[in-house]
Amino acid sequence: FVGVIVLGLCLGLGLGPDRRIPDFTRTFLTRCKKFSGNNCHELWDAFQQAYVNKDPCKVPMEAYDPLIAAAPLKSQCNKMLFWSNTKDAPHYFTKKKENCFINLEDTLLGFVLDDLIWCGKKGSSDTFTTGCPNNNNCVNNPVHSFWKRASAAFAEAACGAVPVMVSGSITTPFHPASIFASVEVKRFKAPIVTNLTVVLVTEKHNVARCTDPSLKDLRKELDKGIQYNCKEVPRSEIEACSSNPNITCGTCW
Ligand code: C8R
Repeated sequence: FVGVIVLGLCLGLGLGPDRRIPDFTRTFLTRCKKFSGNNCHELWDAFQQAYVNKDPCKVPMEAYDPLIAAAPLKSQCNKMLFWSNTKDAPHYFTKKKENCFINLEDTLLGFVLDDLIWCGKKGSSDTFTTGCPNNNNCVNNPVHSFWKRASAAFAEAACGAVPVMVSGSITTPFHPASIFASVEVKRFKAPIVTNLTVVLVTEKHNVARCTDPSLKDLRKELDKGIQYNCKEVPRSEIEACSSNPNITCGTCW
């Protein structure tokens, strides 16, 4: 009973979670600190200036340049895992084999902003989390532009052998409008990147194979000097391999 009164008093006196901090800001800062970011307030300021007080359909990826500059990535050769249209298989894999590969969501900014929605409005200094445009409304929206800019930085840091998991369940596994095709592939540079392995994740109702024309396009677009290969791997095999402690990094495909 005394505890309840003390808790009530603390909250009343504003000693509990600060109610003046909006939920979105709180989530940003909490996740940032959890990731052991040490300049979280500085990052929050750099993040906000990209979209606050702007038309939410006119936020280009360059708006996030100061944010990206404030959270530099270190290049981790042979460890970075890319994907397109198949978010769960690569993330399942990286979680189970923690020291083998990282996704963008295993870096500070990717971790902080994963699954969040945000935008600004002209004439307001607030961050909104509802009524924000998505790609069907306009492509230069704050969320999509962030992922494009962060993906550009992630791909620029790639080096050595680079795997990409793509989906065999769709007709165009290498889709020109995807961030992987339009942003990341263009930034892989030989001789820093030596190999690109397409892991085509197949399922029961598979439609695409390694011979798919879109993958021929991918091969053509690669910087000369980057070796290309493609492997069809059933999703069940990736899942079994991810959970098998006897199998070390990279041998799942
Ligand atoms: N990447 C891009 N988008 C990301 C992302 C990420 O790491 N993480 C999230 N949550 N998102 P898709 P794609 C969000 O068609 O376009 C990087 C964004 O809102 O399945 O080829 C990553 O390094 C984005 O619009 O894949 C990866 O290699 C969708 O999820 C590619 O880019 C992803 O849409 C994946 O991007």
